[in-house]
Amino acid sequence: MIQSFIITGFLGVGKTTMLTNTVKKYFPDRKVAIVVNEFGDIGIDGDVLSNVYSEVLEISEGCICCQLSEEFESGVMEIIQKYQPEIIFVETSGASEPFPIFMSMQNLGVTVEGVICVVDSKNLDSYKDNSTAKYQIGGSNIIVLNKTDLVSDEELEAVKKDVEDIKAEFNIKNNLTGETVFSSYVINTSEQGLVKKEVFEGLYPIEKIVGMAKDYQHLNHTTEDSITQKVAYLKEDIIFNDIDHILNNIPKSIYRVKGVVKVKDVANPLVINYSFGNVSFEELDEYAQPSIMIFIGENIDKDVNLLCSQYEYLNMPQFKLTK
Ligand SMILES: Nc1nc2c(ncn2[C@@H]2O[C@H](COP(=O)(O)OP(=O)(O)OP(=O)(O)O)[C@@H](O)[C@H]2O)c(=O)[nH]1
Ligand SMILES: [Mg+2]
Repeated sequence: MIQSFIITGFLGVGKTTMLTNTVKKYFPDRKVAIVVNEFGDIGIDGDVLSNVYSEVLEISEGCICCQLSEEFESGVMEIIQKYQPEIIFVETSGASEPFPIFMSMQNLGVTVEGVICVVDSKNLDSYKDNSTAKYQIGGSNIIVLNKTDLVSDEELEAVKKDVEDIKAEFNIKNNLTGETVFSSYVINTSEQGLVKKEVFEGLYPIEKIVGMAKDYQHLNHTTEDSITQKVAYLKEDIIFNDIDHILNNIPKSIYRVKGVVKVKDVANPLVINYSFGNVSFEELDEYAQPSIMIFIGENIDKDVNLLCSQYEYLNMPQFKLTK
């Protein structure tokens, strides 16, 4: 039986970081495959993860929990046939709900050992009212409070309390019986996604689901919550400072920026990660595409256009500028 873990959690909370830092460490001798779905039509995480793992399937053109369940299932089938993995990790997009993906894995006969929801302890307050974020917590049985380095013990306690409250209200239920799908859940903490190994050891098996919610109400949240993304390409002749400058001037409406850029004064391509004001860079071994930056947030069109007019090396040729 193939095992799997579903990693969910809002945009930029540390899902890819968790995969990068734990999978090799804890499963050095197992055949692992990773399926990653990113919000929007261009993916960065696939490039990041491919530098660490050999079998990475990227599904980027939409959300696997809304429009892409068929592609998701056939992609997983393909990876199983080609590679015969022992464990599959699925990183869902930050705007996906985990439950439909959980159902897909069950349909494919893959055992789901855990649905892990990564929470950004520093920024939960900024995104906890988003309905998708609530369903992500509600639809998981392992919650990981990540980025503990950025909060005090008291703040972490408050985050835990928030999570428990959300869980109590949004814990996913079987519509037929009214019973919760997960009989229990656990809360762990981590820094850089480095959870303890027990999290992956199937200590918290998911209940067998009988007659599962056929009429499970699934919102098309990507429109409901008006999270949108815009992609900008960067001119070639730029230096690191140019990038740094943009990232220090990101408007509030944009709470996530991802990208891979090549700059003159750094030898390797750089992965950019910005979430809620925090920035990090990481060197990538290989990246053959043009430099891009992806901006994600709520009602961001005007602000991204403004950035592009402020920084002439930032281009959005494929989008019409709004008035
Ligand atoms: N300070 C701090 N930063 C972290 C931690 N975990 C992740 N980050 C940073 O948070 C940013 C986003 O991390 P990712 O792992 O890309 O987040 P993600 O959930 O995969 O993001 P999406 O796939 O875009 O939804 C990166 O800059 C990480 O380096 C942590 O524990 N502490
Ligand atoms: Mg990611």
